[in-house]
Amino acid sequence: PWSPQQKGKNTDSLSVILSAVTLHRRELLRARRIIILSCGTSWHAGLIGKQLIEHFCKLPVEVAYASEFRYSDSVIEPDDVVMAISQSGETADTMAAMEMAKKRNALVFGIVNAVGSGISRISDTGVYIHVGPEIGVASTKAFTGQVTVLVMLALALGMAKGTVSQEEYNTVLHELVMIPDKIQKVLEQNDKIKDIAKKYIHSKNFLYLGRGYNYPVALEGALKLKEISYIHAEGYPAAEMKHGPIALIDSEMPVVFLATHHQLYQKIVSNMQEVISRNGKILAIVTEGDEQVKAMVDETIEVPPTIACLAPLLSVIPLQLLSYHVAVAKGLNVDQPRNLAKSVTV
Ligand code: F1P
Repeated sequence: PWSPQQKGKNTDSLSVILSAVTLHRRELLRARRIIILSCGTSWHAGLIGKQLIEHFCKLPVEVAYASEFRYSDSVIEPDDVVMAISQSGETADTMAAMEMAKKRNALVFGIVNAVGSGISRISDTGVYIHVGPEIGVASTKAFTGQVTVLVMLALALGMAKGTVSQEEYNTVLHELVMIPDKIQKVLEQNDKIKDIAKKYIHSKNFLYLGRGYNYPVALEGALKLKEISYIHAEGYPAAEMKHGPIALIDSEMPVVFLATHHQLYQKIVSNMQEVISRNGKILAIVTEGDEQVKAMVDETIEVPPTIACLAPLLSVIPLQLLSYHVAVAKGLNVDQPRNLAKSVTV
């Protein structure tokens, strides 16, 4: 099932995951903890993976920046399972952290895009996301592929552990199959997003806020803006706003809210009201037909409805497009941003 040189398509991923889970059933079922190691965008996917695995598998998950982990005194036990996530498969920090796990005899599971890459070779087992090469330096479709694979992995492991019912498994997969058409609907709003982007090219700072599965999407939206548009942006869990970032809010700083109709929706609405009462400007990513938020905020971009755990697959797309159009409107090279390398090998 897992071969570092494996060729295939992304539609094969579920069967590869199921085989890996069957093959490594003993290590996976005895695991008392999963440690996810990655960098950048892949780290954000890891944060979603944590929520998925804790929800579907009832297993504690730690997510660490590989760049910090490799130099830390963090403890890895032989009954930990380490998951390494990487688009390029060549990130030196991730590889070094994986080697620490190998020394402790933990099972290392790779979630990789680049076939035959260094990370896939270090992994004991794993799955390719098969999204094809990223044309630009900044990771975009890899994020979608990583989250998709993490959903399938959490379901497969949950089935093996008996923490996911067949009905739940079928429901999530049924929703997952509908995601490509829904992504297409988001992409069709490209012109609208381009118009919105033009209004923000002179902004110096952005705040991105989300909760639950959309919190890592807020981090990812902010990272994309920094990477390709060179605008300072911070992502935060929306509930943390009142613990500090609220001091920054004024009419000059756009606040991007991930406000799809899921967990904690009403709490997100309250967070938006706090921003509005301080004259903040809001762009909200909402579920189609959300008249309540539309009536409150300056701009909205709609995404089709889906279940909470798949929300990132849709809500990240407008944020990627926003960064892209801000960068293009500023005359920047979106494919080759300054100072960034496709794979960080040092
Ligand atoms: C990690 C990463 C990317 C980012 C940039 C630099 O890479 O931080 O997320 O967009 O390309 O590297 P990887 O381990 O996922 O290849």
